[in-house]
Amino acid sequence: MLESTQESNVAQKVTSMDERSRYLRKLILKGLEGTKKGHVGSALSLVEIIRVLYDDIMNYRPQEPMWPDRDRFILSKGHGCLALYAVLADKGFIDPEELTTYTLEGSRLGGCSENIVPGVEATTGALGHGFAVGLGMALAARIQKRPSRVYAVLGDGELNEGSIWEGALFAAKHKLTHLTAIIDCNKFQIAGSTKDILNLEPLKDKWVSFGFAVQEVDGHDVEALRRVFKKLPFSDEKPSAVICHTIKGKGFSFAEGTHKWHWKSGLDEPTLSQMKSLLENE
Ligand SMILES: Cc1ncc(C[n+]2csc(CCOP(=O)(O)OP(=O)(O)O)c2C)c(N)n1
Repeated sequence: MLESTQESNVAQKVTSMDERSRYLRKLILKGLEGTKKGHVGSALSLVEIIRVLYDDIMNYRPQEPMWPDRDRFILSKGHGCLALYAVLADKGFIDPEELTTYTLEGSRLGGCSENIVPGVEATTGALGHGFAVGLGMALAARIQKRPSRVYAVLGDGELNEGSIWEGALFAAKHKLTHLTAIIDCNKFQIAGSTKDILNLEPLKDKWVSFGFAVQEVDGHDVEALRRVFKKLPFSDEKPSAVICHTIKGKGFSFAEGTHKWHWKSGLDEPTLSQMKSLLENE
């Protein structure tokens, strides 16, 4: 199985998850059907975080994507957008069939998300920038006296960007309590482990020292994510941060805990249908 991606020597199974998480991963695979390549591992670590935000936490209107009082979701690690596209398709912002156009010429669904797509709030992909856009939105909501909250998802590798820490200082100074930084802490980035490339530990202490109220959670435990997100904001004085401990490539054992599936190409039809049937059968 999966000979075409040279993963046949690795145990092949789907790691534990419920029906909804499997379904959203099937939509991610649908996004790979046309182009056969993409940021697979980066999207798979995000699924439960985005799922819980859109299912249980955020206020938004798929039929009125620009509703002024909506909450804002910012995918600062914009390359993980296959997971966002999957949820936007599931919620009716876009047609699920459009997923198959991901990164094809003329498609709205680029390899990093752009705000030409209904439901995508900010064009991201240059790491370290999306968070700042979210800060601006949070400040604007306060000035305009709107109830909108801002949820910005950052990659742990993205935290190597200095602009994130400049943004964190800004958020704390302005007491942006309706802003939450959500860290998809999958421990890997494009070329290796975050620990080896530019170590962030002690990560929680860093966010605390930058003036955030911080909680940590298993980023694949749907119940735990719900519990933590429902407690937001964690403070009346400080912005919040949730460090979500996730697994890069979560769902497929051969893609988990490695940077090798950060970006994957050559995903031919047999490989994709094998991955799909793993989701259906296990
Ligand atoms: C400013 C900038 N530098 C470099 C890149 C290239 N790049 C794309 S993804 C990535 C790694 C990101 O790692 P992380 O934030 O941990 O994301 P994940 O592991 O979830 O994919 C890099 C360096 C980029 N997109 N933007």
